[in-house]
Amino acid sequence: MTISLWRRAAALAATTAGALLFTGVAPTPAAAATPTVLYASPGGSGSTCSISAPCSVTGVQTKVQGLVSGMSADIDVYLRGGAYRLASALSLGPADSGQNGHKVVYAAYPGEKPVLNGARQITGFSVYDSTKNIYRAPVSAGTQSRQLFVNGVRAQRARGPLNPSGFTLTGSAFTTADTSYASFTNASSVEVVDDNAWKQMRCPLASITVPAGGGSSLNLNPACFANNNTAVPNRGFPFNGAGLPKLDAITYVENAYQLLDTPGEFYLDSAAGFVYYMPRSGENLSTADVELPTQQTLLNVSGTPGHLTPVNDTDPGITYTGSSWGYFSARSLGDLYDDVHGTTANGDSVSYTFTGTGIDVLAETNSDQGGIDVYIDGTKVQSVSATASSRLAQQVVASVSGLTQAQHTIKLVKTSGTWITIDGFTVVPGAITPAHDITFQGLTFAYTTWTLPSTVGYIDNQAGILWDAGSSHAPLRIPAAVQVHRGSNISFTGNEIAHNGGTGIDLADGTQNSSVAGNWIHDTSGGGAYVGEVDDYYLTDTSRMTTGDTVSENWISQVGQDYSDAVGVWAGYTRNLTVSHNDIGHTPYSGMSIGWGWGYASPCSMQAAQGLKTCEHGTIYAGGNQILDNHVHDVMNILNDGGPIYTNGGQGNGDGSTTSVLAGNLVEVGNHTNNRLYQDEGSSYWNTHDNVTRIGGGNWIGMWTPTIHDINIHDNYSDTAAYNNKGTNITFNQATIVSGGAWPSAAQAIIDAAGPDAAHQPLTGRIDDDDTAISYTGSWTANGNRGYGDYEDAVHATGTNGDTASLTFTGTAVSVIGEKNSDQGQVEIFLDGTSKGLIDTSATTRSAQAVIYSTSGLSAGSHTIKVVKRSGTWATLDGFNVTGVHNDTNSSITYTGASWRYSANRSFGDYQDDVHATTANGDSATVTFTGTGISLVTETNSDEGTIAVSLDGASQGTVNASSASRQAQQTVYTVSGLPLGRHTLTLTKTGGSWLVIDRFDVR
Ligand SMILES: [Ca+2]
Ligand SMILES: [Ca+2]
Ligand SMILES: [Ca+2]
Repeated sequence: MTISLWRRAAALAATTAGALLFTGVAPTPAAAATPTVLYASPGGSGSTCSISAPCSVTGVQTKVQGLVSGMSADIDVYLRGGAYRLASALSLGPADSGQNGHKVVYAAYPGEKPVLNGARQITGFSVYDSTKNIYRAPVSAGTQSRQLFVNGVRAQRARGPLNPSGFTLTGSAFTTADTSYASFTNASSVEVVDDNAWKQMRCPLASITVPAGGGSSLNLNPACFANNNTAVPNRGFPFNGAGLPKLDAITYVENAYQLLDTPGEFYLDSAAGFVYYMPRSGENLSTADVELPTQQTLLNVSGTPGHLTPVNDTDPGITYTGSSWGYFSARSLGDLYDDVHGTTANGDSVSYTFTGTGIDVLAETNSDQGGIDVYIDGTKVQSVSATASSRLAQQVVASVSGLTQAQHTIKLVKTSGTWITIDGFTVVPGAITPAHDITFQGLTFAYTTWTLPSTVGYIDNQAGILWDAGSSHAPLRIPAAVQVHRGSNISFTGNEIAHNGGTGIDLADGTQNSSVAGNWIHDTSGGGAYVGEVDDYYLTDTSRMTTGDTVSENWISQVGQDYSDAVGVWAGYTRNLTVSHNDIGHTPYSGMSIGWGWGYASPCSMQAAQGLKTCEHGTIYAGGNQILDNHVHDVMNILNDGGPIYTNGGQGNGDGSTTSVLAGNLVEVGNHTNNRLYQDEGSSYWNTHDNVTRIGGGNWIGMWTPTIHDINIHDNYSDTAAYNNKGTNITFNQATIVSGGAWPSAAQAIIDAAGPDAAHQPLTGRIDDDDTAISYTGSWTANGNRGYGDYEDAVHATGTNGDTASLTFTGTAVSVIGEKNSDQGQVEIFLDGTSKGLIDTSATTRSAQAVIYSTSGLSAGSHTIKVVKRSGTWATLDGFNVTGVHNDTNSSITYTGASWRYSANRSFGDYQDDVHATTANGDSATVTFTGTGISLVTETNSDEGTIAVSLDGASQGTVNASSASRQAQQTVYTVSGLPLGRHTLTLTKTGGSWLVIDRFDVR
């Protein structure tokens, strides 16, 4: 991971390249203000926040608050390793912000792993039911949680079978002849879950009863059922469009002790105060780290004011004066709450008293709307016009800002035209004061829960955006472990955000110029990275818009683990958002969902052409967004009607000044995808070009209806010619259709560039079958969510003899990982062009992640392995294991400290004839790798000494690179047998004159 703080040192070191034998002059630091450095630790209680007396995490916050006003350099806060078990979210606001052009940086101490942890660690498990192998541990009675993690692996709430048969929905009850449900305990904790089309809907039960004819009746919580089925709180455009899949079937029943029948399942009996768990093979509950999350949010960075919601024209605080006012509801013209007040009499007025610094007036504009004088506290401040060539709903016809924060009265007086039509007011209660200039890097945010669905269910609108179950029916966002509201210049780099019961990270409420870059976001119940809002579409005040944010170079996977409609990257109304070079994979619904508002911004002629009986038409501020060079793969594993990249609603305002770009993306392995590039209802003003789509169902691009308009589609590449273009003013150029994997060089360049760049890729020993380094020829398909134990739960497969999969790697060993089964046949392996013979992959029973072929002892250099299907029904590739050799120059290696220098052409036998080296104790090198082991292979010599080793933040002791004489490419440190996954190794110089880094070998 690239860590900018650490890079300060690396940048200085880069100036000393080529110092043969390291006799050169030590690097001279550039003139730069020296940051103030503070320390926190999990057990810290000091007040100086020094390294010897670190503060608690809240103590360091207090210290920072005392320093920010006098900042003349950054404040660097190092969090030492360990679990920071939070009783409440760490909350930072304007008072915690960097000042005078400097930042406050919260960073992991090099080589350590600070974890902001929202869980209680559960101990004291004992066998509860030995015949079922169910264990039980006590928790405080009343503890609420919906998640449990064992050794960092998500447990599954006890769940019944998928798509159970025999249920009939009558009223709000599912009845079945199966009598077993009637014996369930804690019926009101049981939930019925329906994954239907693009939505997940779940309701808790009110009760379980025995119907007159016997069996069981699962009686849903009536309010939840109404929200999901009979009275869906659809506020209409611009919130959601037509089509409302209902909770009308059972995908699974969840959360009863009686459903606890599969290893890895748990059940929390909150009232009784016990958690029950059925361990997986190899888990020892007397030593396992069992984490029961209780916190919803770990970090909350919030400016003021908070979320702004308009008051409707029906608010009792609004006074309408004059004889001609009327109230008009259910106009179906896109009004806020579908109603307005209007008058035809000049001189009629409307007044509203509010407390704040500003106010927006929402009104209709149209050809019959006229002039309005605006008074604040009795003084006329503006004359505005609501006249327009055609009708637009919810327009900001007047906006007043910069008032002293106090009670004010706005009065609007009709002066001309036929009508004024008042729809609502948005009060700005205080000055826009963001939390700003704060950076978080190298931290781990883990273990959260979100308990609201336990009481009201989960009422999805789309893509993890819900309706509030209360009477407001306001849009509701799944809360995030890392939450930003009204931030500015807030940066997240190199963090891990994982094991969350909600979304990973959320930039909400007008957050601007902030960045989520180079993070690893995975294993979330909700979404990955979310940006923007869905109910601020009407804004004209740029200071309140979500603008200028960046989501790039992130690895995002296994989102939506509970709420299957959630996506990897989501954007609501955003302007100038960049989403680039992300790897998004293994998602239940779309990989990415960009934009909101369906056809609200599309002209009435297009809405009519779509068949809409009314025209609900307003404006939305989204535009200038850049969706570039992402690798989106293995999506739509559970739900339907979505795609790898999905867009919704309008971009740009139609005058050509703001156009969004969807380019350079590789989308593949679509599973249930119907459109790989899915430009849904209302999508407009996109420039969609130079994308590659391959493998998976559906159209390569889909635009199904006339409200989709003004999209320029050109220079794309696809393995299918199928597309759907029923949009308006679409410049459609068919993609270059490529068969058999023979991608032309321009397409291959897109494939190679998609996803995180080299500096943001872990060194790897395991290359999954979705990796863009693998070239497939022929008619390979791919599928996720097979549930067979595949690596990343997905494989590529082909049924055609002669099809090939090739990987070129730099390393010393390689294995082919596939499947063995009765329908698998022979594959032929070629290494560097030489056949290694036929390998039989047939077996009587299925075995996942099987080693099909393995070789080692290769020269440390570039090799190519090729798998060719020769016989049988299928050949299946799950990935490759390699022992990769990575030079010291690899851009993903982070060198920390001021003394590092680079030296090439020493002629001492170094790998690639170069090394990095440092003379300063405390300088370190950090590598993140994916695999099961790593070795440092480097020089030893009499002037080299001890090296402290840290693996995944835990000390591994010290190794010594000292030897009687110089020897190149010696294995100084090696570790094997780690769990297959992502790991971080840090080597810190502690002795001798030099620490020399030549290469890392990763397995
Ligand atoms: Ca209204
Ligand atoms: Ca795989
Ligand atoms: Ca080297």
